[in-house]
Formats: sequence, structure tokens, C-alpha cells
Amino acid sequence: MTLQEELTSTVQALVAGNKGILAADESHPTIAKRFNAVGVEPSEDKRREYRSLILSAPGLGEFISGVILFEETLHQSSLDKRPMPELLASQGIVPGIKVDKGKIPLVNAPGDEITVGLDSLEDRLEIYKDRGARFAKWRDVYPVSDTLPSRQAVEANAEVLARYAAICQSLGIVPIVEPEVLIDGDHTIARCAEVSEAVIREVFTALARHRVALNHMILKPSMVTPGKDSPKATPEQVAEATLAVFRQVVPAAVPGIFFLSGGQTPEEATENLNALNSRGDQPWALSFSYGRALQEPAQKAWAGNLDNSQDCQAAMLKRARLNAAARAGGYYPAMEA
Ligand code: 5MM
Repeated sequence: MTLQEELTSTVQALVAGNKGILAADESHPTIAKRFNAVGVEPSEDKRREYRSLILSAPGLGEFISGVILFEETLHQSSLDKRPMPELLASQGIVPGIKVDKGKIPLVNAPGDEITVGLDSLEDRLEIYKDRGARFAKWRDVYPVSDTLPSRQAVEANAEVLARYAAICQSLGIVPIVEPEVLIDGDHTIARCAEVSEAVIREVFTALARHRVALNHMILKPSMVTPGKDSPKATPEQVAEATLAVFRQVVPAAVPGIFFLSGGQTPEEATENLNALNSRGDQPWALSFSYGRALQEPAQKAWAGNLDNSQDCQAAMLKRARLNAAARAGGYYPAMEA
């Protein structure tokens, strides 16, 4: 297969059916926070146990097309001693990998951060690809206030995101481009829309500058919502505001917009996705690439105890199934029961 054919086949597999992507790529500090919340002491063994459990939930591949792994997981074996990428392949799921190295303060831009990890990215991607990864993910983060993010942050983060995406495609790896506009704060939905539009516009300007093929990438943005300390918007308001922005700035050549959950509850994230998919045909597939909103109930059910394996897997499957229904606009709250 040529590199172009590889990219096409991976994108098609990721966007297929009513499926979405599971973000299971928490760095060590983030997964430690999640484990502490359910009373589990974080360790390499516990991370392996938990991730092996959710990834082997029977039938997960019916609703999940791809999983974003953290580097450690890509090299681990499941509880039944199969390399994790092999376990995913047996479920019909494409393995992916988070490749950014986190954020640092952006010099001369107080309050803003820049994502790092471009150094030696090619070498790391070759290793990840040998191990089975077919797509990658890089996340930039933008805080929202009256003055943030600064213009420097918007431009600098877009530039690195585009360089990452170009490098991935040159090696036959599909880039997931994740500009996360944070939900923290008390801003209005209108302010979130304004920031989202500026951020995503700049991202696509940089992607064009670096000649990234838009048909061979996936966008993973935040939905347009009010800040978490402001009154909530209804799913219909979120869908309307989100589509108003995305129709202005996301080219139709992009095959899929796979939203992050960003601090929404599992139920909210599903309802909002359903509202997005209930507003008629759009140029792109609108799906999910949730971390917390897919995993929170599974983590609670597991609570660090293998005796809870079945409940943990059932909780994982339930959220995956309901979000797949939302991707088709066929979710209704009674399905939660
Ligand atoms: C799963 O969390 C991912 C990794 O975050 P850290 O590097 O900060 O540990 C994160 O990139 C995630 O993929 C996205 O933020 C989407 O996850 P949510 O939970 O917002 O849906």
C-alpha cells in the first residue's frame, strides 16, 4: 500500500458507521487524578489492568472505531497477555497514539501555554507505527477570559499543530488535530464562540501553509458551550452555536469532526452530540472522541477491583453504545435506564 492508500484506509476505518474514538491517552498525572477519584493507588500494573479491561469489553468494536493510547499502553500486554494493539485489532479497532509531550508556559504571553513535542517526532512515529499505531493525536489548549487566549498563543499553537499534522501524514499516520478551548471559567457561550472561531480559523490557515491534506485528518475540537461556572446552555443551544462556528471555519474536505467532552458529564456529552446530529446533514461526520465522558462510569464501577470486571466493561459499553446512537441522532434520555 502507498502512504496515500494507508491514510485513506485509516481515515475510512475511523469515520465508519456510527462509531467514535475512545481517548484513553491520559498522561501519568491525569490518570493518577482519575484513579484517586475512585480510590485507586496509581501504578503501572493498575493502569494496565484497567485499560486492558475496558479495551477488551466484548463487542466494543461495534461502537468504537479507534482508541488513542498513551505510549506506555502501546507497549503493554493485556491481562490475557496479548500486545494491546493486537487486542484492539481483534476487536476491529484501530490503535492510535498521543504524541504531544504536554504544555509549557508560552514566553511573553502570561496565562497562555504552548504544546511541545516536535523534536524527534519522526523517530518516535516510526517506532509507534512499527508497534501498530495508525493514527496520532496532538492537543493544544486555549484558556478563555476577556483577554485570553492571546494572539501569540493562537498563532504559535496553530503552527505546531500544523507541523505535527504534516509530519504524521508524511509517514502514513492520520493526524487527529485537537485544539481544546477550555470550559474553565464563567464566560458566555458567545465568548466561547468568538474564541473557537479565531482558534479554528488560525488552525486551518496553518494547516494550509504546511500543505496538510484535509481529507486525511480528523478534527477534535471542543463544542461551543458557556464556561462551567456560567448557567448551562441547552443541547439545542450548544448545537446551534457549535454549528454556526464550524460552518464558517471548517472546510468540507475534512471527513470528520470528533468532539472532546472537556468536562461535560457523560450524559451531557451524549445529549449535546445527539443535538448536533439532529440538525440535518452537515459536510462532515459529527462524532465523539471522549475521554472522561466515556470512561468515568467504567472507572467508578471498576474501583481497582478485578471482581468488578463485568460491571466495568458493561459501563464502558453502555456509554459507547449511547454515543454511537447520538452520532445517528437516535439517542433519547430514557435510554440511560
Ligand atoms: C484522555 O485525556 C487526554 C490526555 O490528557 P493529558 O495529556 O492532559 O493527560 C486528553 O488529551 C483527551 O484526549 C482530550 O482532552 C479529550 O478528553 P475529554 O476527557 O476532554 O473528552
